This record gives sequence, C-alpha cells and structure tokens, in this order.
Amino acid sequence: MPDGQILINGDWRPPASGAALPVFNPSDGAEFARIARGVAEDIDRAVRAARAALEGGAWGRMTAVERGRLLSKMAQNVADHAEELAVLEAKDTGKPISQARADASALARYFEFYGGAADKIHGETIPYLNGYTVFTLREPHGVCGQIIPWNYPMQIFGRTACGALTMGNSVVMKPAEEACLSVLRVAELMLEVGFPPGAINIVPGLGVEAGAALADHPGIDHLSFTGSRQVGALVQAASARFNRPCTMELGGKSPQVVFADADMDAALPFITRAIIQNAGQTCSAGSRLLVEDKVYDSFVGRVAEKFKALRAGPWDRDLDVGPLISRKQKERVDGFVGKAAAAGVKLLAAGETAANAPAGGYYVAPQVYGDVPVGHVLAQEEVFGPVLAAIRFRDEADAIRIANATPYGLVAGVWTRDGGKQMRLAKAIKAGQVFINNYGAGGGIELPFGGVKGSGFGREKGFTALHDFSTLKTVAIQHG
Ligand code: TXE
Repeated sequence: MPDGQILINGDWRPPASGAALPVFNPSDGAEFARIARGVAEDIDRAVRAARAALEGGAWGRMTAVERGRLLSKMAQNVADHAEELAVLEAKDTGKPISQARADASALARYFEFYGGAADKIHGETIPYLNGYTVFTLREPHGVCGQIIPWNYPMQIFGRTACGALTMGNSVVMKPAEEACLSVLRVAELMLEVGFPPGAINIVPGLGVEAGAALADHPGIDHLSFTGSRQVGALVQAASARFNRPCTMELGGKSPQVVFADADMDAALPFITRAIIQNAGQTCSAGSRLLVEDKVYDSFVGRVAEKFKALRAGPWDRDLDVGPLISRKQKERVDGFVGKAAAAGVKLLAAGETAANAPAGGYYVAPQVYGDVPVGHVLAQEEVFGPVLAAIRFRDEADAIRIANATPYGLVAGVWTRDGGKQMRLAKAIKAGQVFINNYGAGGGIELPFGGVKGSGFGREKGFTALHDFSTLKTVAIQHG
C-alpha cells in the first residue's frame, strides 16, 4: 500500500493536490505515517470511475451470486490478515490491541454476513387487477458516497461499504483524516481477491476539502455519513440540493437504566464496558447511568470502585482504555470535565493514566460523576470520552422521562427482572436499539442499527440495511 496515495479505479495514485497529511500515533503523539490530502478533483475522478464500473464495467455486469462470492472470499482474506489489520488499527486509533482484534473479526464477519446475503434479497409479485402482472425489483442506487469517522474505521467500513457493495452499488469513500490506514489496507486486500476496478474507491483527505466535495458532488446517488450532528446537518443540506437519499448516524447519549430489582452483578461489567470501550469514543457508548433511588448509592458506589481501578495506557499495553484519538479530542473532553467541575458536579471516582505511558499521548483517565443534573452538558451532550454521568430516578415514569430527555436516540440498556417493565421500557424509550439485561448484544452484525431524533435516520447492519442501500422499482404489465 503506497504511502500518501488514493485508490481510484483499482489504481493507487497521488492526489491532485500533491500534498500529504501527517498521521499521529495517539499513544505517544508522534507522527508515524502520511496519508494523501485528497481534494475535489480526486473526488470527481473517483465518482467517474465508480460510475464507469457500474455502466459498462465488470462490476455492473456481475450477478448477485458473483458479488456474494467475492464478499465471502474477502471475509477469508480479512481473517487471514486479522493480526496485521488489528495492529494497524490499534496504532492508528490508539485503542487497546484486544479491542482492535475484535474490530478485525467484526470486519471479517461483515463480509461473511453480506457475502451470504447478496443473492437472497429480491422483489415480490403483487396481486392486482385481472390482466395485470405486477412485480418489484430491488435495484442499487448507483454510486454510494460514504463519509466515515475515525473511531472504528474497520467496523464502519464494514457497516457502510459492505452493505452498499452487496446490493451492487459502487462506492466512493472519504475516510477520516485522523485514522484511515486500516481502510486503505482493506481496500487493497479487496483488489487482491478480485473486486473489479472502480467498485471501491478511497479518497482520504480533510473533511472541509474531500468530504465537502463528496457531499457536493451531483454524481453521488446515496450518501452515508457517520460523524457529528453539526457536519451531518451540512451534508444533509448538500444532499437536499440533489434530492439524494441519505443514511445519517450522528452519535448518541445513550442511557443505561438500572432498576432496584436488577441482577446487579450481571449489570456491573456491562455498565462499565459500555462507556470505557474505545475510551468512550463510541457512538453507542452508554454514557448516562440512570439508577433507581433505592439502590442508587450502593450500585453507583460499586461502579465508582470499579472506575478507580481502571488504567489508561498505550495500545500495545492492552489496558482498560487507550488514549483519545487526537489532541483536539482530548481538549474537547477536558473541556466537558472542566464545565462539570465549574458547575460543582460531583466527581465520584477516576482511574489513572499508567505511570509509564508516553508523555505525548492523548490520555484521559476514566471518570464517573454522580447526581448529574438532567440538563447539564454532561447529561446532554456526546462527550466522546471515558466519562460516565450517573443520574438518580424515582420510579418507572421518571426513568422514561430522563432516558428520553436528550436530543439523541441511538441505543439504550435496561436492567430489570420485571417482564412488564422490560416491555414497557422497550417501547417507551426513543432509541434505535434497546437492550434488556445486556448492552450492545455483542455488536451483532445481524441487528439493524441506527438512530431516531438527533441520532440520525436510516439503518445499517442486518438485512434491513440492504433495503437502505437499494431502491424498489415496481413493474406493472398489462397483458389482457
Ligand atoms: O467529527 P466530524 P469529529 C462526534 C463526537 C465527536 C464529535 C467531533 O461527539 O466528539 O463528533 O468529531 C468528515 N463536509 N462523532 O470532528 O467532523 C470528517 O473528515 C463533509 C460521533 O471527528 O463530524 C470525517 O471523515 N465531511 C461519531 C467525518 O466527517 C466532513 C463519530 C466525521 O467528522 C466535513 C465521530 C464537511 N464539512 C464523531 N467536516 C459517531 N456518530 O459515531 C468533517 N467531515
């Protein structure tokens, strides 16, 4: 994989800008690689290549069975390169190596799942008037533009590119400037197994340059965006000019609701993991802990004890949390923490940065705050760091009110043994996914994922995503 290059039409080439961007190792803050600074001209070339791949190119001629076979072959290729990909991902993002290994196997699983699904999505016939036969066709949108973030480059590649390719779309992806080395390597591995030229094109670069150019390009037929709400609004506005369908995944402020009758021993490790995984830089992080008044002090006390023992350190030490992605992100998280201190929000416990962690790394110790007011920024905004906000609730109605009292609605967790409460909460919480007595369900690729409210719209993962990555045509034949 040549340094500082972009992938268009199956070829690596330098960007039109001739410029490169530095990549920093979050574990020590040192520059360790360079990526291309792709610009509008590169995006335009990539979109043309993606179009040509569909119209007259080998990719457009492939049957669903053939696409499925290629995706399945790629699942094996990812598995064969899993350790190499995991190390690249861990170095680039800072996440502990065991978490990066889990990401590599999740990516293999995306290719496996969608490889098996490619030839199993079809239209239907619809009974209609005498003398008519009506059927539907599931067709690709065409060229899918995909703007993805830095927190899970491999997994989000799987979520977006695999789904789009399964349905026969071609892809132009703008990965995040902070971390995209694994994505470039995965694209190279795809060429190796025989994905034809132009099916997958990758143009790294800055959001305001390559990202904005992709969103503004009239040749994009569907846009997937994962990132901040602010940029999500910009790319939606750009898409509105072309009446282009979009899938938006804009993060969350997900509640973990613990009732007094819950199995506390079972809940505890999930509650902690849901916020410290990837140092809290996870769209579905369980960043608010809502606990019933009667058990609040005892349970939150146990959570605080756990937090005290947590350690942050470099990716290869494989501790509880790694560094944050960048100096900017660390400053952002420190800013939230500063606001909490200024408002007198109580810090219950904090872990530590390991004594021998490199001085230049972007470390933030995991921390938990107690009795956070529902309207405080810590309980409202996506901190995207290992910071948990504990909140007390009185009863079921209060729990539902607080759970829904943010602009977001991505994921929720509910812990109770009461079957009635489980059902009522599952229905009353406004979220794209609700987990009862678990959190995240092991990341299940089979499970439709996406938000409501400010968390976005459209669904990724599972079979459902394949509907979002395609369009339905109805054909009505009058034959007498
Ligand atoms: O996001 P951006 P940032 C949230 C999280 C985080 C905050 C800021 O709260 O703290 O966003 O992170 C590209 N036109 N999430 O600054 O800027 C950019 O290059 C087109 C939640 O990293 O939204 C990158 O590829 N594209 C989240 C992608 O958008 C633009 C994951 C995301 O970057 C652009 C990441 C523009 N004008 C952050 N500006 C989640 N939902 O999981 C930037 N980009």
